[in-house]
Amino acid sequence: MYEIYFPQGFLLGTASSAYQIEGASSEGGRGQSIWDVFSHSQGKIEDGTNGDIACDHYHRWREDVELMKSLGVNAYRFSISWSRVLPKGRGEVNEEGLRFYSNLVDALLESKITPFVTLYHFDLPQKLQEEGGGWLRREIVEDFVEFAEVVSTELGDRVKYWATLNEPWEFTWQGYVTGEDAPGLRLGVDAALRATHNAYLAHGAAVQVLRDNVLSGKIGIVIHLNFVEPASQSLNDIAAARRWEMCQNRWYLDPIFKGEYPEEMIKLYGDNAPSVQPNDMILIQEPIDFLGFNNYRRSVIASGSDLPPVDMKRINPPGEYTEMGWEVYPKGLYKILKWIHENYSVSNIYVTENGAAFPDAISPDGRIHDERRVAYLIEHIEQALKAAEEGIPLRGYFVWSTLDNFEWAYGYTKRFGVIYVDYQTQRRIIKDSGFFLAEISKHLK
Ligand code: IFM
Repeated sequence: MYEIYFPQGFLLGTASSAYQIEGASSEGGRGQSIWDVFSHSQGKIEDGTNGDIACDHYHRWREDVELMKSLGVNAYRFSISWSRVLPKGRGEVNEEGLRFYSNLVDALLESKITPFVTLYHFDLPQKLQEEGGGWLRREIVEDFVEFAEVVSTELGDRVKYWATLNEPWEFTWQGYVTGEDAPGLRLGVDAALRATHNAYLAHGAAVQVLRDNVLSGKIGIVIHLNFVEPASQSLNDIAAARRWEMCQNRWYLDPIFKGEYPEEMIKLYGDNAPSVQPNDMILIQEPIDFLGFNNYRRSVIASGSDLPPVDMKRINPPGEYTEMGWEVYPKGLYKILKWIHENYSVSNIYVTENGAAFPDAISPDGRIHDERRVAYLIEHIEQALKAAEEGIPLRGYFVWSTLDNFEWAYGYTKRFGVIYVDYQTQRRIIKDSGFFLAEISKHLK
């Protein structure tokens, strides 16, 4: 039995995203997304796989909801595949796709699990990529509004928690600069910043739509945030850490909470900075109800030559690392929560993803004894709740992930789930970390 105290009304859940679990990539009227095209391109995915079948959640969602019920969690964060709902990104609506999500929401509510929807989690309809370069096209704002309108009209009577975008730094920088993720472009910093600006305009406009369509809705955004520390006290390392913090954290928080991009970064980016039109910042700053953030590790940064002009280098201090090569540093979660609270006026915060990939295997007793993940979760949840006890308005915590799934460019080589998936048979097995969640969820109030 764990001594654990959750604040009243705290959401404890697991999280997933459409492309990573659904499969059925060409069924039920779904159109192609940029991840279908990217994962089918030679050499893009470590194990040569794709999300065609993934966890087959599209067919097995009833079983998956039952499994979540047995974890005792009271919330589930999942995303909507844009191209399942609007196969060409705009225009014709695929009713079958909408029905899939509607049924899922009903089953969750019947199981007393609060649905927490993310509209966009990396899987842009391919058609929108082909027409003008996806997020590089300013008019994508209208497309995103249409998507938000269609989905919230269908689900807004039952879904109260809505996040517009997941991890905008990742899908813009890794999609348009480093090319590690779909659409796999290597265009330069200007492209990432332009894509971010358009995505942020789309976010603001979608918040307005959600506000109109969802009675008593709680609307927000999900950003990847790490606590940043300089690798040493040298002035160069301190300056690099500061640049990295502005590039990854502040560039994504300041527009929403302060209505501006960090001035210092605008200067550093120079001609690559996005063109901001009058009223853009008013739209981007549309008031939201919560900030969701995803956190897995801290960032220890030295001066270097990565990501010019940010010119930084990530340092890996000695310690424990997950299969992703990410340092296990639970205090980082507490520190970033404090950092958010001290720097931004946010009245509701959710940890929308936190978790670890480890090389799980089925033991002779048929179970998955993922003790390292259990330890990771205990320590991170403790740090999160410590922040809440100190008055930081933390309202919920989601483990990444519900099921083992398609980990983007790593394919199926990394297992993050609290439920194991045998990809040959699609059999699910609750891991010890899942039983741990079931144990602590008894303390929810
Ligand atoms: O799997 C991803 C997820 O889609 C977004 N946040 C990080 C996770 C682990 O890499």
